[in-house]
Amino acid sequence: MVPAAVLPAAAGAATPTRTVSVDLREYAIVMPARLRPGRTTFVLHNKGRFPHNFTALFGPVRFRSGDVPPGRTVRLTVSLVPGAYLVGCTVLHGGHLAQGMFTLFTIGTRRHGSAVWHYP
Ligand SMILES: [Cu+2]
Repeated sequence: MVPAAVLPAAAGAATPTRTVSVDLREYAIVMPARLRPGRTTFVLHNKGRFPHNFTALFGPVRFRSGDVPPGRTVRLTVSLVPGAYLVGCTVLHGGHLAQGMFTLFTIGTRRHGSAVWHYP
């Protein structure tokens, strides 16, 4: 076990981890539509009566929380890069997706005529 004091500073330590609160419930994911790039901790609150999860279905970075039991809070830290992300709950082989439990968030913008996502 190495004492924390002798560990080198983590790469990107100058940019603190951001925290984004996400509510999971029947049948919606409630969160901001625009986020910033970088290390981000999603704080997932299951405010519903059933298990739910937070899974990247599309996007430049893939992540998944695993199922969050009702009434519980789980943290998921991801290094986000610019682009569009479709996130959803995959519980019941997509049963919750079919009920509309998905949302889109974006990081940065894609100017008309440009193929490149960027963040000013
Ligand atoms: Cu769900």
